[in-house]
Amino acid sequence: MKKMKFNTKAIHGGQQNVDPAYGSVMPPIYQTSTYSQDTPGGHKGFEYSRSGNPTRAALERSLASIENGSYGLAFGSGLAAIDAVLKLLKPGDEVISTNDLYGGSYRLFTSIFEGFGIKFHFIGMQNAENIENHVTHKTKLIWVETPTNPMMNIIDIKAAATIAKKHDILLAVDNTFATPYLQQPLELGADIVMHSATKYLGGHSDVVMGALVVKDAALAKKLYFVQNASGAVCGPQDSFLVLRGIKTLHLRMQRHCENAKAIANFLKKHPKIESVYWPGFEEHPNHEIAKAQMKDFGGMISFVTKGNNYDEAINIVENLKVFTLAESLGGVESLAGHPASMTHASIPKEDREKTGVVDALIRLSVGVEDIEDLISDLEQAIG
Ligand code: P1T
Repeated sequence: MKKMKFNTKAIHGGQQNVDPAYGSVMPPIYQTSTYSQDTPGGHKGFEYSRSGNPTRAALERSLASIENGSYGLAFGSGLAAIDAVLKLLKPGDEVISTNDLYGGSYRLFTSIFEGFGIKFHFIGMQNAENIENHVTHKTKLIWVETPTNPMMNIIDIKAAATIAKKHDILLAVDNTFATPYLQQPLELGADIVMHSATKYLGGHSDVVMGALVVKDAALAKKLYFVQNASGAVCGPQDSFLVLRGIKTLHLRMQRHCENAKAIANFLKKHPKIESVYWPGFEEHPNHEIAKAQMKDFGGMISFVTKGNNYDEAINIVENLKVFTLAESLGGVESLAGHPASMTHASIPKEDREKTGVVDALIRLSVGVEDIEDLISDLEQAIG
């Protein structure tokens, strides 16, 4: 068969013959920790559910398919997936990371892995030359998040891959905000793509999960070893839910992007708004790169009101009625967050503000509700 297109892969990728017993279209939820053996080692492909579970395996094949990779690995959370990547490193190794990134990733890097002797350089990567300036003979990993959380900076994945290849460094891309529907980092030269599957892949705010996808067999083997040895796997029920979510990823993303575009334009014209961060604006400093490496501009927007007033920002998020004030993103329902006190509170104020995460910054995860309801909710809350 001809190579499947994305929308077909989202539904069928890696899902052939998921139930040899009865032919169920969805894989059964194999709610089991272990599998009987005829003789020691005589099993049917699965021996213990930390090492492998058929429902998780069906999801992992789907993940590999939609990211154009060869191997998918599912974890108990996005941070567990990042943790597995960092466990490929050794004391003395160095990592170059985006300076504007999810607060929990920053906390994992600085509060856990720095303690194990790994050095992190948090830098602005919008200019790829700056990455090269920080490469030393100890650099083993470049960690890219694009679009960044929460400032919506865009990093040129191809340019980062060229630098990584030149110096024989692994390039990992957190593709949570974009999703494989919009951006495929492995195709652009990344070695590892990472997801908080809690977000758009799951899509319904009912699961916490992480994922990695790679092309290279030797790298997959190393990551599988960590997945099994450290054991931060996800359960079969959650695997089923995310697999179900992926089947509508393309449809949801289209509406997320369409609604976000309308909201970004509404906010830009609003007299009380100072700045709107959304890569779809022509004046966004990395708009051209966004256009080149993404299919559309995603469902995430951040903005600051005029005067950068903390109380006003808090009032706005508290007054929203259709948007829910909550951590997380990527579900069908619209969410609003206040990064400085919520998702990015673990980054010191001084560092946070250098990247633009000021006290009045509000982040929106635009859902798939009716756009008129979303805009009138923002209108009444902003006043
Ligand atoms: O929450 P978890 O599934 O462990 O994923 C962590 C993570 C990793 N990378 C990015 C870009 C993320 O946004 C997240 C989680 N982010 C939130 C909970 C949030 O509200 O931003």
